[in-house]
Amino acid sequence: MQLHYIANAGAVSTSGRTIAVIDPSDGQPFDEIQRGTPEDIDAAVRAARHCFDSVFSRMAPAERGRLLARLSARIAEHADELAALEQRDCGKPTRQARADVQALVRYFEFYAGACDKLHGETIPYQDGYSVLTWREPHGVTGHIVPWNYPMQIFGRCVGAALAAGNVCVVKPAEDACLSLLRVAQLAADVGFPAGALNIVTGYGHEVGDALARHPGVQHISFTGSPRIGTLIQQAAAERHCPVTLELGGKSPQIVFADADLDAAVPAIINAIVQNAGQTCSAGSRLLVEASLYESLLERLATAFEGLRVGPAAMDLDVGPLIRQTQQQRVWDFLSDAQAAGIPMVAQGTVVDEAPQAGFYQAPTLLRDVPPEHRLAQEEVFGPVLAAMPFGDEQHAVQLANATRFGLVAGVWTRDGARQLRMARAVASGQVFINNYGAGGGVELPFGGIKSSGHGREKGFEALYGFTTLKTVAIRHG
Ligand code: TXE
Repeated sequence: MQLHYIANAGAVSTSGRTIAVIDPSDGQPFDEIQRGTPEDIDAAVRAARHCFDSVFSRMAPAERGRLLARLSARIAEHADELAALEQRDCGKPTRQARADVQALVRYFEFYAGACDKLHGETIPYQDGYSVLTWREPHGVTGHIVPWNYPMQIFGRCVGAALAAGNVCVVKPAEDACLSLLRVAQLAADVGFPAGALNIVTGYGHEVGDALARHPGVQHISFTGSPRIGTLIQQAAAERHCPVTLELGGKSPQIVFADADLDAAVPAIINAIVQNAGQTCSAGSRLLVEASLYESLLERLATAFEGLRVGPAAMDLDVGPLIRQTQQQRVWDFLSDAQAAGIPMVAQGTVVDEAPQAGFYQAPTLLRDVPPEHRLAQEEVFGPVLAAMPFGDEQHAVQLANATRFGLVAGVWTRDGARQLRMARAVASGQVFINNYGAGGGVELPFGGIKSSGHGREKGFEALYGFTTLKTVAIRHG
């Protein structure tokens, strides 16, 4: 049985209750986590505050950097163990689970190096004045993490928050806690002071909500659904607490007739089947120039039919979805598509070895999806690609921007001038030209506009969000 991790020690919930941990590959329970309470959140926030006041706020930035570097190295030493935990907990194929650990290593490595490079400015002002700015940590930061990439999302928000000098209370998703509980233990092993990094598990409406409302929390970062993002922002607004929201997308992959298809085809497929499509930046809409439409769909159909889906440990192209309700959500989208007469071009195969009780979904390619249909407007969060043709560049931009989201876009064209025009015209936080995702580097600031959220994670940019700027004006006597 797993415990919360508060002030460098395991803690039992005051609820006395637990939540079963389910293996998505076979639908069977194999562990238990604590079902946290608002009192547990309060204990974690108090521990964090004590750590901030007594130790963390006094620690030299370089010393903080060494702690983060040691944690990065320790995570790398435990890579196999963490990948195995994440694989079982989230149903990730082996390559994906390993890649997630390496991303976590890299987040802490990057932010370790940033701790002592975050500084303010001096500002020329009037005669007799010296004006300077300080970037100060918020204090206690709350992190509500989803289940699709627990380690990566933890790495990008907690890594940056700690680097900026904050202490953290983390609420992982109820479906995916195991790796993060282990990382918190590793942090204690390498010398993180008690209270710098606390993990409280449980349901969102119980502990997530309590964290978002806690008056001792000075910043909230949330990655999850737009619906819950709205609730978090409302809760934070009650006490004017800053929030960073990352709420997913309906990201377009825009393919012009002059595209390098040998590069585009594998990238288009990976962008929708990686992590079984449960990726905030999934390229879930495929916009194709009309003259290329039929031939590209033909090529993609062959590739989709070759995709194999099965238990995480088999390390096939696609693993299971996280849980039954997520599987049902994808089925609902597909039956809506069928009812609307949207043609299915191709599907992958769920292998015979996949247990009946696992949460499998074959990758599915749909064509001629009407731009206003929910398949072109809402996040499916499964391996379902919605293709539609466009006439010219203007039409491509109009379709690309015709959703309430704006997280990521991919543009495939060899025309240099068009690359820049498209990058300007597409409304999203990131635009990738002739690639999709650029390998997900920690260096690249990430975040959305419109209903995809606000604030930026990753890169140096994220550090600014985890600080508050103080202006000091000194009048010389
Ligand atoms: O998300 P929730 P769900 C999208 C994706 C998916 C859909 C539903 O489209 O199909 O959301 O997934 C916590 N107060 N994304 O239901 O509920 C919850 O415990 C505070 C996109 O799993 O938003 C978990 O830790 N917290 C996405 C986290 O919020 C609450 C990643 C996300 O859960 C809460 C995940 C509450 N009242 C889903 N209720 C992305 N952007 O990558 C829940 N939570």
